[in-house]
Amino acid sequence: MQTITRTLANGIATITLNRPEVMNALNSAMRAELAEVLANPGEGARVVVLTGTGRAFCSGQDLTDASAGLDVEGTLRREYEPMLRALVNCPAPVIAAVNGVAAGAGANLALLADVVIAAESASFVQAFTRIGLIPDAGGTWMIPRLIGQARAMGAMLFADPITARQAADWGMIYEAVPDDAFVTRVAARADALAQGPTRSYLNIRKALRASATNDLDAQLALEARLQGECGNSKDFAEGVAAFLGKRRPQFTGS
Ligand code: T3D
Repeated sequence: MQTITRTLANGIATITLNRPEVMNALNSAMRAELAEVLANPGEGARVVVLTGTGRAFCSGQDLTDASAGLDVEGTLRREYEPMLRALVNCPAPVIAAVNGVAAGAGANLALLADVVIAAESASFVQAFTRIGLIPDAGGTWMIPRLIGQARAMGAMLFADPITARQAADWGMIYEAVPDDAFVTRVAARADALAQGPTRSYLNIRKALRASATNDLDAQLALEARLQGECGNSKDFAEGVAAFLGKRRPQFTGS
């Protein structure tokens, strides 16, 4: 892979965007490589951490590859959508570890992850109107659901940088962490998920995604089906046995 790196240890696949000279801007190669590795994070991966090299998480579309008149719609359909669907459908939960600025599609890539943890010095910028575009990469779908229409509209029209702290206070991300504790916190969160009941995590992700469009009846039916799957799992048997035995559960993901 040319634009990203992937390491895998102790059930944690770490995918690092690696074009620091352009603040990890997304080009065609990076979109394809991300789609591939998010679909297949590696044998035994139980959690994925997505982060960036250097002082940025991702600056969005590589603007040296973009100009008016290019087939922007085609690029979104052919290259962005597979990457974003691979993220949402990743077999393991994805933590976006936002180490620095996340702009444009880079912000919205992070916000589609299952959990977003940001360093306090990081920020999120809906930079699109600065160059005459609209937010894409799922931003107009996800952001109003996270922070409501008023804040989403303001952030998108003004393209104001939203600090990690503000993002956490608004409910746009899960947590903002002091810079000097960021790496340790991300590692601890990833480790917790890697040791957890992976079937539960998969089904929680399915249920929460579906809740965006389901009514209550449909969601109750979905919960019953997904819980039925979990109820037949070894991890459920182990969880109950561990509780009754007053010991820590040893989940295997089966
Ligand atoms: O086109 C399509 O196919 C449609 C898809 C659109 C999706 C989108 O994502 S559109 C939005 C694209 N992204 C942006 O508009 C953000 C552009 N970047 C910035 O606004 C700023 O760079 C940042 C806010 C991210 C960071 O600012 P700062 O001051 O910390 O850094 P900087 O000096 O601006 O950037 C450092 C270098 O990275 C610089 O290069 P240099 O001068 O050192 O050689 C800069 O040109 C480069 N860089 C930053 N972002 C991009 C980039 N190069 C290419 N593409 C970028 N997106």
